[in-house]
Amino acid sequence: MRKNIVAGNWKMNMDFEQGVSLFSEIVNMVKDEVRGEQEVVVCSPFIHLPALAKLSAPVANVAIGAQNIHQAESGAYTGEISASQVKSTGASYVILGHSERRAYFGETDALLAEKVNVALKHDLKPIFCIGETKEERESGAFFDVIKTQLSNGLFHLSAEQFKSVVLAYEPVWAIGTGLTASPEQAQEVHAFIRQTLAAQYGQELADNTSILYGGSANPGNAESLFSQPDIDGGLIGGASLKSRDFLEIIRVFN
Ligand code: 3PY
Repeated sequence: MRKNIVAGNWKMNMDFEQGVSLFSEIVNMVKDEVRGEQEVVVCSPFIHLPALAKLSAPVANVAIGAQNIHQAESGAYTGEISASQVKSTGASYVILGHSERRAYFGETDALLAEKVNVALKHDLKPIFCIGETKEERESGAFFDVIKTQLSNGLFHLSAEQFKSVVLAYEPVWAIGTGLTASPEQAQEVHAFIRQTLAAQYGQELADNTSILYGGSANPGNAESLFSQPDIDGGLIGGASLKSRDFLEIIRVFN
């Protein structure tokens, strides 16, 4: 069956020492608590990855990831980081298609499809983010938006390739706004995502795909969100920067 995953998205926060110290705290707190079909992932800025990989290596079910990669294999792309470079640090995940990258860096579904391909080629599991804006929610177009993001970004993959993908439903109107989707709103979309996967790849693959909720998830709302049948964990922004809050969210699954 699918895994429960709590993934932290540190965004552009934490200098090197702060990040290593926060991650050490997280590892010490969770090392005896995360088991079985649960995984804790921390997606840090690139600068932390090699150090965090060393700290996470001895701990079962704790992994690290990046927040972006370039779509090319290598070459003259000053300032960019490739999938193979990220993989070489010891990371195993990469967030792709976060709404901040779609909005501020113009990332399109077509570009994201290329990034997904290069990630999978280098054995990095994409945490692929999808979600609607406030206007799309209010106009009722959100199911179409989500279906289009899935089909343009991911549905070129074979079923075998898709098994390495984790999805994160992150309503754009709930990111950095302090607003959260209600458990019922989030469940409705997660169930729709699973149905859409089932129509494309079959029920078994849909049932085995982890679909995380992201967007102002915190210790106060994690339990009601994660208790929904189609919500398999969270992609956690601000609350992943505080070890106690992150731990409380992880403990929802214990
Ligand atoms: C948030 O919680 O705001 C996020 O963007 C998580 O990715």
